[in-house]
Amino acid sequence: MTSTLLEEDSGDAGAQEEFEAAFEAAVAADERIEPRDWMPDAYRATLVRQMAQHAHSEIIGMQPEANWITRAPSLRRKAILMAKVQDEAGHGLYLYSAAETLGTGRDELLDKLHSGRQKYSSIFNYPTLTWADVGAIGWLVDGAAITNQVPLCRCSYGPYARAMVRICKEESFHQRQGYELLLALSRGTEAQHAMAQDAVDRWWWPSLMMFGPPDEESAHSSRSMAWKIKRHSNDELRQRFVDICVPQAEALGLTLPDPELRWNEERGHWDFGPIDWSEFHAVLKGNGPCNEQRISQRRRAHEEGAWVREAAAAYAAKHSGDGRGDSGDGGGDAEGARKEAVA
Ligand code: BYC
Repeated sequence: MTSTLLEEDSGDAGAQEEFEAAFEAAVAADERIEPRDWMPDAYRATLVRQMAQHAHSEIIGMQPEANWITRAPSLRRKAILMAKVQDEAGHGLYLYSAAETLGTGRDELLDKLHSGRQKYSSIFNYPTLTWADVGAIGWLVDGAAITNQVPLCRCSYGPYARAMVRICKEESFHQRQGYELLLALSRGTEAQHAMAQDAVDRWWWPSLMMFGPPDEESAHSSRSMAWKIKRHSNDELRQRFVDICVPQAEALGLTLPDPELRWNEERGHWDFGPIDWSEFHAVLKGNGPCNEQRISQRRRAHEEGAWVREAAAAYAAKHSGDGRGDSGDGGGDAEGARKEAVA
């Protein structure tokens, strides 16, 4: 949105109405809302909620796959997996930065994650039991993420939309690597094929739950869609994902674990069986197979990383204001420590 009119809130009721009208007009015209623009408090709160949950999911999402880095079956697979897990960390950082543009600091968001006041995606509370799970996560979990996130590149809030463009490019690579990994297993020995099938059997239904509750139970969808934060409903995106996956599963030589999957000529879509929403709600309440493990590992990583944050802050403070970068007065040590820690 370009109008400077919207940049400040005078507190005057007439001006307030004008701001609201300009905001609504900008959303209706598919313009982007930018950080300095006026926006309703509820729009800001909705964005912070969704972006924080999204950022937390990226960070927690590193754990199930990182579980397999030391046991990857070849150097090539290991290098790919390490790159992917690092990408997820990067996605989290873009999203925390985008949330900061709304006036909410990363510390506050992380605190809410660690204390259970903010959610992360249900999918990351399931265990990665075999190497094939890395493939199933890439194909199904990243596939679901792309289906959900490509429309977010057109989100009405500029910084979120721009972060999503880059994230989606990287997610496409992640999805391809998962598909390729599963294809190799599916075409491998009988045991490898069985391992791939078992992973798909376990990840299919939780992947469908990633899209959120059914539309009639989705508390936020209608408002988020009116504001063009979300462009499609949860059920629309879930259906799109099923339609994409069915032919891909066939090409992989694997079966989706749903006896009710049937092409519906009239609808032009695949019908699928009922989702066990009681499982979804149990996972959201903290009772999934890995909820406790995920959050305690996250808290531990945060505590153990305190010295890195302190070193980076000390380095920044030392060099702030003089514009000279490394002063050669010992700052190099702090920088070295920071680089080592990041590596
Ligand atoms: N898990 O009114 P609704 C990824 C919550 S991919 C947990 O429909 P909304 C990655 C929801 O937050 C995963 N909670 O909500 C991939 C709300 O609770 P609160 C992350 C869920 O926001 C590969 C309540 O249920 N992607 O990161 O309109 C590798 C009611 O739901 C879930 C994103 O976050 C769930 N599955 O729609 C590594 C994408 N579903 O807040 C990483 C951006 C719903 O009222 N987010 N809830 O307490 C979105 O598109 C939307 O937030 C959702 C939910 C579609 C997820």
